[in-house]
Amino acid sequence: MPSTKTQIAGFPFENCLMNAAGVACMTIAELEEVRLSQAGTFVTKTATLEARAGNPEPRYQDVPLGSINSMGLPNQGLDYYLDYLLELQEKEPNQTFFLSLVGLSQEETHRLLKQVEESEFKGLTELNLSCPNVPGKPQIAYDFETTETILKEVFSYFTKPLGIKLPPYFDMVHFDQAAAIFNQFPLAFVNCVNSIGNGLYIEDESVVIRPKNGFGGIGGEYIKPTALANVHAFYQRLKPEIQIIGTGGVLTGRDAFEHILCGASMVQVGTTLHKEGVAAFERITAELKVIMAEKGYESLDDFRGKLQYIEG
Ligand code: RRO
Repeated sequence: MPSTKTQIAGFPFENCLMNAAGVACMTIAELEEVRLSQAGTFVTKTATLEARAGNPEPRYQDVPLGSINSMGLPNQGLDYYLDYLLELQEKEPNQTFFLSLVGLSQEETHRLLKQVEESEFKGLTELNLSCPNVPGKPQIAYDFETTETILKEVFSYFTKPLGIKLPPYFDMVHFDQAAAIFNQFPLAFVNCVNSIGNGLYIEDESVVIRPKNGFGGIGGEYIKPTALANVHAFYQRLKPEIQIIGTGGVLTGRDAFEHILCGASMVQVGTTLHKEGVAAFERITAELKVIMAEKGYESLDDFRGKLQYIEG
C-alpha cells in the first residue's frame, strides 16, 4: 500500500493533504472537523490581532469551475486560535498544526509574530503575504521591497519555524526576483498559491459577490496551471531547506499528484473542501494512492519534483 506520509520542517504528517487557509478553519468546530478527518493536519484562518467581521455578504460564491471570494479577512483574532492550539498541543503532543496570521500594518504583523514567539506554541506559523481582499491594502508579496523589509525584521526576533503564503506570480523575472529574496532567509516553507486576486464572475448581468463591486480571489479548477507553475518555479529556484506547499486547483488525486511532481511536500485543498466537505480528504487520498500504486511509487519521495521535460 503506498504511503502519503510527509514532513515539513522535520515535523511528520500521516497524510500530505490538509485544508487551505480560509476554508473550514474559522471556528474551533470547523478545525476539529478537519483534524478528525483524513487530513494530515490543519491550518487556521489567517488571524489579525483583533477579531474582524470581514466584508459584507454575499462574499463567497462557488461557481462551476471554482470559486470567487472577497471575505475581507474575517477571523476570531489571534488569541482565539493560539489558545486553542496551545490546548491542543497538550492533548495531542505528537501532532503539529499550522497557525496563519498577518497584521493590517507591518507593526501589527510584528506584534502578532512576537506574541507567537513568546508563547508556548510549538507548531508551524504561516505569514500570509497575499490576502487580496482588504480594500485599500495591496497584496504584500507583490511589493518585493516591502516583502524583503518585513522578512528581515521578522527574522531578527522570530526563531520558530515560519513559512509564507504567496500570491501567484506570472512572469519568470518575478519568480527570479522573489526567489532571490526568499533564499536570504531561514524560511521553513513557501505556500504557492493564494487565490488569483481580483477576478470577476458574472451571472446574467450581475456580479455574484457584494464587496468591491464583485471583484474577488479566484480558486478551484481555473487556477491549477498557475498554481503548478508557481510550485515548480519555486522548487527550481529555492534552496532545498525551503520546502514547498502546493495549493490551487486540487479536485482529484491526479491534481495532488501533479503538485507533488512539481515539488510540493504538502498539498492543500480549498475550493473543493468548501464544495464537498471533509470527505474530500478521504477521496483524494484514495485517488492519489491508486495513481502511486499503478506507477509503482511507495512514497512521495519516489516522485516529488521529478517533473519530466521534453528534451531538445
Ligand atoms: O479573507 C479573505 O478575503 C482572503 C484571504 Br485573508 C486570503 O488570503 N485569500 C483569499 O482568497 N481571501
